[in-house]
Amino acid sequence: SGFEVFRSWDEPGGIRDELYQLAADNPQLVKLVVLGETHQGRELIALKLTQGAQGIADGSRPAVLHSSTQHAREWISTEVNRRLLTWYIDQWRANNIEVRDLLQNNELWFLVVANPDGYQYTFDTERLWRKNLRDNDGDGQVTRADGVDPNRNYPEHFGYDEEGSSSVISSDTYRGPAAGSEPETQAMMALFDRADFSFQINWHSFGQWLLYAEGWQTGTPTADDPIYFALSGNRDNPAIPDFEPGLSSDVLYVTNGETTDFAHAQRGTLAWTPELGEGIPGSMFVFPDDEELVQAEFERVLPYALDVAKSAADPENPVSHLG
Ligand code: 0X9
Ligand code: ZN
Repeated sequence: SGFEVFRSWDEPGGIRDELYQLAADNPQLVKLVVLGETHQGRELIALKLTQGAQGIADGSRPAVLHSSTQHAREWISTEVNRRLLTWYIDQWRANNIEVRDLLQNNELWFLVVANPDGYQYTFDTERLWRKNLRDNDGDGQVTRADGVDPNRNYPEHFGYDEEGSSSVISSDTYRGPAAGSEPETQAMMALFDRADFSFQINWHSFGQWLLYAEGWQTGTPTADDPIYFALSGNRDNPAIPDFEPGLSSDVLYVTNGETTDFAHAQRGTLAWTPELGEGIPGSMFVFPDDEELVQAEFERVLPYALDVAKSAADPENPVSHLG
């Protein structure tokens, strides 16, 4: 792909190939599931990590879902989630006692590229593309009129207002023709049918926020807030250093038809949208192609991600490295 760190979906040795390789190399730990196919025919692939992955039914252990790359251009979310996946596999192989214990008692699911069509398009054609590649106007080519925002298409307050999503096909927050119309949405929902997730971490960029659901309107406290608070930390002591924790709609803006709102409202899954950093101020969605900066971003979120995994079995008593 011409990049030092980032890799596309399609290229030989790209993310798709790597997911298959990780599953083939670690049959005791990893199970690969093809959840569906995109508009352009790419596979929507999830990996389940748990001890004895092949022989034990999906959803039989406490589960966490790690999703990323709903938005095509947010490459740092792909890379941080991919590093988290390979970190768990490497630590398991190295007999890290803590990780062995976690993976014997929990299922960690990874949907690293939730929008592979859009992701590939950012390598091939337009670096700042956000949406999927639905052919909205049916002209047989991808233009600015096309694409659905994968994070506005869920059947939870779908199209509730015009502020939180758009009915205009060329808008970057176009919600799509109907709730759940998109293959990417259907794939994620199919994942929620496989396991009863305690938590979801839906990695995005950018802004250094640790946002939690529900964000379809401002000021929506829930009975789950104590758990959100314990695992997110606060402004003075956030679970991810230099990230501001808070309700997504209060800290950022309202959305509707959003993934984490669906997770929380319909599946009882406590769900975050961490908005990762820029690497260098001003990079915005174009995180620098720099190994040290990417690895630092991964290491910054790791303690938070571990807290979430360790809390999956008993969410009412969350485990936090913040003490
Ligand atoms: O707009 C989004 O989908 C997310 N931000 S991004 O810049 N990555 O596109 C934020 C979703 C968080 N939810 C709410 N703010 N309600
Ligand atoms: Zn995003």
